[in-house]
Amino acid sequence: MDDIAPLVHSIGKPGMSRRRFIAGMATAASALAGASALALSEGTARAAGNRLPVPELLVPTQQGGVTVFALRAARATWQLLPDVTSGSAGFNGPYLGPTLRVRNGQRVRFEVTNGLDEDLAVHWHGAHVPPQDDGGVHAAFGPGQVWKPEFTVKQQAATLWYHPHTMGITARQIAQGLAGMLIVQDDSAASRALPGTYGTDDVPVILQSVAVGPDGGIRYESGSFSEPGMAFPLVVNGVAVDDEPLTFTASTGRVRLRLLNASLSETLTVRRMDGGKLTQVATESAFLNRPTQVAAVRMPAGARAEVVVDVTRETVLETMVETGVGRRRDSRQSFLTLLPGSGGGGRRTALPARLNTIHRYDVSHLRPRVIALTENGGMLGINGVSGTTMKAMDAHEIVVREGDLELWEVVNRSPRNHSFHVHDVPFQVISVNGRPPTGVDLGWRDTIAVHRGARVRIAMRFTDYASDKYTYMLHCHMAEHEDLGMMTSLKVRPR
Ligand SMILES: [Cu+2]
Repeated sequence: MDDIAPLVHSIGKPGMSRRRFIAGMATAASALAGASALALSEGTARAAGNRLPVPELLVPTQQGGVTVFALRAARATWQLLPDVTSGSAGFNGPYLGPTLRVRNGQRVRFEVTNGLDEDLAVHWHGAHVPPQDDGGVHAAFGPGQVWKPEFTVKQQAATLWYHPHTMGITARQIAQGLAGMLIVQDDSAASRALPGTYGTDDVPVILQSVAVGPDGGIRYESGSFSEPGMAFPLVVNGVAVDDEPLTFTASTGRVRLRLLNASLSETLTVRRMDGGKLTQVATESAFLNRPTQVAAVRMPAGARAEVVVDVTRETVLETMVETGVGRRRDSRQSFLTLLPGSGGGGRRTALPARLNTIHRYDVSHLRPRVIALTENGGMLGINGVSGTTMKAMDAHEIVVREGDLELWEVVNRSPRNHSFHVHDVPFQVISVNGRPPTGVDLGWRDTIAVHRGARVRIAMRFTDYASDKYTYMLHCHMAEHEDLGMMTSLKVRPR
């Protein structure tokens, strides 16, 4: 935490107190009252100031059996740092977006209005949807247009998210604030047993390592990160964490945190400051087989995890921020203090012993398909092809067959680390550098770190949603790498 604090203060007022910082947030909050997607709940900024704000849960409408969620992306301004106004963008508000909550089996439509002055594509990260509704680069729509993907939710309970996927400008659009959480609920025994009251004991925690220039401008190109006066605040649910962590009172004594690393490229490792274990219940795409004690939760850019914490005493969470591209150095920051509520003694029931049943894929008969992450000069690519145009990506698309089980060997042949993401279906990790996974790495995922020189084998089945026309994507989730071409099309052809 001390690593980045001096940088923050170098562009704020030296010695500015937390109270002063909070007053700034109060101004921002009251100016946004009524319209803010970040529902800084009433009194948040006024009273205890550094309380964790919880993104608003978007209320859908019903239209002929379809549950409709309306989102509008637009530019705004937001105070990421004290007394500094940053140009931002958000869905239904100035920064980030409301949480969308859907249920397995539900027919839903997302009506997304592009209120920007440029193209926008919006991807439902981790959602199993038909390719034309997936929101990859091919689905971009222009200013003033409304995109209306409609599909039936067809997956287990999971913590997903939504963010831009616009050709060449994804990093900028996400950095400016266009991101939100997408929660899938289901009727499983695990879902019934785990905390599920949004904002009370089921809480989104959107973590972002953000780069802010001395003029307040949000930076997204690593080349600019060495500029004098840059600050790299850790932003949690839209609020920069200053020298004190934000606070959240666990009124029921137990809280389920849905952790999302929405950083452009940084890897975040969340742990308890007291050295205690965290109980992880879900990876990105589903519950784990059983609640699993972990010392830390390591999330590459784009990844999520769910943990349950019994808050019997003050518990501080911190994160290691590992530099992605061009950031000066790694840092550590405490970001959230969980406080026991007055009724904290009541809820001490054991978590269910079993949450899910994950059948491991047998891939012994499969030859791996090699997906190489490549770099030539400044151009990043997949299998040597830089996916900076649709033409290049479509000419070199990865083609799989509906129903097929695929084994992929993702090989990092570039000199830097990457975060590999596949659209459409979740995968199982088969091996990392030849080693089979253990613990939480046995869970379903859609994003995985592939370090310099690493070979990561993953397996997935392309169960349905075949198309000869529309494609999904696979790419590095370090958004700048994706914009520089480490991305290609993925087509699931009918059998
Ligand atoms: Cu990358």
